[in-house]
Amino acid sequence: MPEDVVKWFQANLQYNVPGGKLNRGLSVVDTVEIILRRPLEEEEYKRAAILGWCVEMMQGLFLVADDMMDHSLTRRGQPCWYQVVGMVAVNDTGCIEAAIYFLLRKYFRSEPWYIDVVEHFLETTFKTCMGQMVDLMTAPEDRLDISQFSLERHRITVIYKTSWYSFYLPVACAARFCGIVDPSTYSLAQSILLPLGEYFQVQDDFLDAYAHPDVLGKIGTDIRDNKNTWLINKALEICSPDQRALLEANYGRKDPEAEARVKAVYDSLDLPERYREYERRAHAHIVGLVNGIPNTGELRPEVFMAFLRKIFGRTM
Ligand code: DMA
Ligand code: MG
Ligand code: MG
Ligand code: MG
Repeated sequence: MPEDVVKWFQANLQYNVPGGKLNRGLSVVDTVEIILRRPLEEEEYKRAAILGWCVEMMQGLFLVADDMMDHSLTRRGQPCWYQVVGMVAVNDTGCIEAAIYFLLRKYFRSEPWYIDVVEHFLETTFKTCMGQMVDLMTAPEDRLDISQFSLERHRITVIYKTSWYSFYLPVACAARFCGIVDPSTYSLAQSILLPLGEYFQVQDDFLDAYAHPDVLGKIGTDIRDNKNTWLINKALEICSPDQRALLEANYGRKDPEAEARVKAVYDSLDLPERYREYERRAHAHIVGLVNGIPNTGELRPEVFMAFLRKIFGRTM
């Protein structure tokens, strides 16, 4: 490849892969250590970290595409990639994706679990794309109709667009890395990590409207984008007919004043307080799920508690 093209590929990776909280990538390494019950040796650490970076690359490519579809302006405290380079960002998502499989092949091809990990990435891509599709199809920008929102549709959306790649994929990668093959261990992981991811995306929905962009690193777009969020569902559940009319007239409009009117309804319904109540319940629910698993299995409760600690009460 010509030098300028190689440079573009590097710039694409450097701009879009590092710079986040790295929770997903770090969770691969942390989970491997918890499963093996010991700190990793240098070479082992490096290999687990490469797997972690592959998960971060998956996150990076989905964020580049997500920001285009959501008309976002900033991400991780800088302009979104498509705002910098334009529509070539579409191709750049494919390049980041290709880099995942390049690295997996380069480092892990001779492992007995190589194909299993490749399949985890492929299946997760499929699921995440389906989740994005449900998200987008529930938010048509030309036919505003808040009555089509529901928490059931929200649950499907967030499990597919967020839980699989953010929570299940890192643990599945770590478990493969440690040689775990029993399918029931993977099912057990799903039974806790999918609800955990649902809770994480409710946090994301809340922060979209309520976190300061400087802290969050991104400017919220959900209200303007007509998204089926936890906040709008909660609001519709408890609002008066007058408040409902206000939401109907202002939700999904590309207008800062309409957005402010929606937020004013949210405030008058005490959504921040109701969110904190949700958060307490969700935390207790997940702790209950984790307490139900045996301490003697291949995935000990600490795998899940480590995750929960990373996200509980987050403000960014
Ligand atoms: C993001 O959902 C989902 C994926 C697959 C990136 P979102 O649009 O709510 O994310 P963000 O708030 O980070 O734009
Ligand atoms: Mg988005
Ligand atoms: Mg989105
Ligand atoms: Mg969001």
